[in-house]
Amino acid sequence: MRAWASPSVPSLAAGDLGAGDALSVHDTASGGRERLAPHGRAGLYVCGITPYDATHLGHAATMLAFDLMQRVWLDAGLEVAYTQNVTDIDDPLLERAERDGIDWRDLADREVQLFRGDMEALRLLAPQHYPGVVESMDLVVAAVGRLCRAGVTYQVDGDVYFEASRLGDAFGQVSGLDADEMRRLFAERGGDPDRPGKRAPLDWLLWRVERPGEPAWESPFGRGRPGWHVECAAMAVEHLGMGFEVQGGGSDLAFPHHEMSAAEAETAFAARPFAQAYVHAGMVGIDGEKMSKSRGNLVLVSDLLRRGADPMALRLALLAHHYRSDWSWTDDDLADAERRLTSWRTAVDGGGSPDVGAVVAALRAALSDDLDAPRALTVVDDWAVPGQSGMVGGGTHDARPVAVAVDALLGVAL
Ligand code: 5CA
Ligand code: ZN
Repeated sequence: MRAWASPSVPSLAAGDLGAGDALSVHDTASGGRERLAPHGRAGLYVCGITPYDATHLGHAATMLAFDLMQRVWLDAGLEVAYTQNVTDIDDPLLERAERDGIDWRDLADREVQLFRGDMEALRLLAPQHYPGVVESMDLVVAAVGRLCRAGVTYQVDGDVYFEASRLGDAFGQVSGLDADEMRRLFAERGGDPDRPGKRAPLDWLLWRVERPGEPAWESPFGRGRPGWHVECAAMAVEHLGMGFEVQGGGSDLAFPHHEMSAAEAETAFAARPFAQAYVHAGMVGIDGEKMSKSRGNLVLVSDLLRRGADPMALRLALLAHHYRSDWSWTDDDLADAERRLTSWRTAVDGGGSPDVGAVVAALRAALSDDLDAPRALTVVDDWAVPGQSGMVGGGTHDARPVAVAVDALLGVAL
């Protein structure tokens, strides 16, 4: 698919500020910090939207975490290979299209278009590859074929399943969960633990044979459509190869989605690891509940923008929460961010910059330390409020270099 127009990222090195630090991030699989120091190129796969409803703040917050990750990599002098997918065929999409009496393809097109607009407004870096499942069907079918040939599959009424026990101890490597927890989450997040005929509850669907009235594609296992996890496994390996740096998404994807797609890729392509690290953003809620399309308690990015929110204030409102924390949106989030944006803009217009090198060093230190955006914001706050920071005072009278650093590292246009 076509992605969206990417903002340009100024180079701080070109402004004589040297290169940024190597990123260290929390890896769900190891349960600890991983210092990622790729040579030359960093590969990132982020699980993108299922386009049956508009972009809410949770999606935006998750996408923003991985936008920061790329900015840290770019600042460190790396090239970034970024792929994000669109799950443009899935049960919820078909159900919503049926409910609303529109074609599922038109629904997906419309919502992807809205998402592009939201991403552009928030100045999110666009992926180099933005594959949808439908246009990637040959790859997905080929991946299922590889798994069949690897001898890890069996059929239930014509549907093809991955037999989890074939993985031995490797199953659980991403999420680290015990069997009970896996079963609970599998049922909650689209799995079918209780389907009769399966050999074990956690065996998962790779190919679903055609059901009446549903879209279907030709394959060696009969006409049908793929299971969710194998789609991402196939698209990630196609565009990034095995062993890319980070598999990303919200924490709701650690299990089963990222566990199962990693297992599929490692089995189908007989190589390990699928990704060097699995990075998960916390869940954004509203009024203490998880924000989700199915619960209908959404705060949409497009609604806030239409009501006049400055997209840069919205970006700052999201950055004020650490990407790994679960948090709930309130109207105060936006009001606080608007005040912050005004104070930063006033400081830029007012000139009188302190040691830009110190500001940039503090920003880099915060962001390379597991993308600590809240700390990065206080660095700029301290700069923007004269007299309140030890870093302020003296130096040149040109504030633009700080604005350039804020643009490059935080993606906020002042
Ligand atoms: N298409 C699949 C991934 S292959 C999917 O999960 N789609 S989604 O539309 O439900 O979510 C898109 C992205 O936003 C995923 O990375 C998901 O983990 C993340 N996400 C969904 N809800 C929230 C939320 N409430 N807070 C934070 N991130 C969220
Ligand atoms: Zn995915």
